[in-house]
Amino acid sequence: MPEEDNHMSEIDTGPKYEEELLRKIAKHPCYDKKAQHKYGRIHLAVAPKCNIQCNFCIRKFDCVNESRPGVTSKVLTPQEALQKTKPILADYPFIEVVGIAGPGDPLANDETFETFELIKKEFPEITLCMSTNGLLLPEKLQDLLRLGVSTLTVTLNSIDPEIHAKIVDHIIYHGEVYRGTKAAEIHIKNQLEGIKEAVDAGLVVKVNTVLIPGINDKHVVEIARKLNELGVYIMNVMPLINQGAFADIEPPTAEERKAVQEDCEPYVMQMRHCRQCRADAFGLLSQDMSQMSAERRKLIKIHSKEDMERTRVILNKNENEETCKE
Ligand code: CLF
Ligand code: SF4
Repeated sequence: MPEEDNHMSEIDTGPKYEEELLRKIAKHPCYDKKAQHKYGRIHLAVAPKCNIQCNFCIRKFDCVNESRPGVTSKVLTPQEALQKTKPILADYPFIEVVGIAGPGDPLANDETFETFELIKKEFPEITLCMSTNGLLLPEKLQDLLRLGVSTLTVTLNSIDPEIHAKIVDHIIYHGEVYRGTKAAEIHIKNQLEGIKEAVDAGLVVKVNTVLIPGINDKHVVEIARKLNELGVYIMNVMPLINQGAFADIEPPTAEERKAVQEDCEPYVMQMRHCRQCRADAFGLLSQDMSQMSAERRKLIKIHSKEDMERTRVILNKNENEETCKE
């Protein structure tokens, strides 16, 4: 039996949250598997710049630490994002989460904060969600707390500088460019510090880890152990999208990914229903309405809670049709 198994019964696998936060989790399609069929999210693509260069990222597309490969979202200004959100939340009240997940790193763009400010003022009850590479998390956390962000995703692909230096080509931090293990050390330090502070401040933290065969695949369980220590709520092990400098690396098979998730599960809850959605997606996770025709969207436009059941039936029918087309 591996050494870590001896300690599993001692491992506390779940942080505890206040009732209001538990309610938010129950209506968050990414944080609660059951919620994915009932509740949706809207992503606002207001953050084009990124402050690091991952070796699997081609910067003309959305951030692949959180998004679908090869997809480019149209960048909106904060005002445009608010104008887009208003009718969508009015027409589709099953959308409970407003998220910012790119196309670059949300913390590297002032527009992220301006957008959350506008959304919070207009929709004080909505859950605000954000996804980041974590480089600026320690210094921006207070802004996120002030704005009422309650669910936060940090991409953490390695906690070992030697491994991390193979994944990230460079970082730009406080005006300086860093490469190699120096860049990795700064990045990992900030990610871990930021996660710890975010958890301590009461945010519900999810970690995305891109599984890269031959690079970090043997190391992911070590990350999971660390997440347990830090009090992270859920981990999302995502398959590599082999592009950019990693174009020649074969992505993990579904079985390989499943095996890694099983190894990590004793330490931190595993998300298995991620859709790698676009930075401008909206609707249920399985039904990106940004990609639907206006007629289809009209069909699922609802005005009362009673209509929700009917909407779900239509969404399921749409999903079956989409699957047939693929
Ligand atoms: Fe968006 Fe991410 Fe918030 Fe969800 S997505 S910022 S936590 S509201 Fe969800 Fe999409 Fe997977 Fe992300 S399915 S890519 S995990
Ligand atoms: Fe690309 Fe996202 Fe990495 Fe930035 S953090 S380089 S946008 S994958």
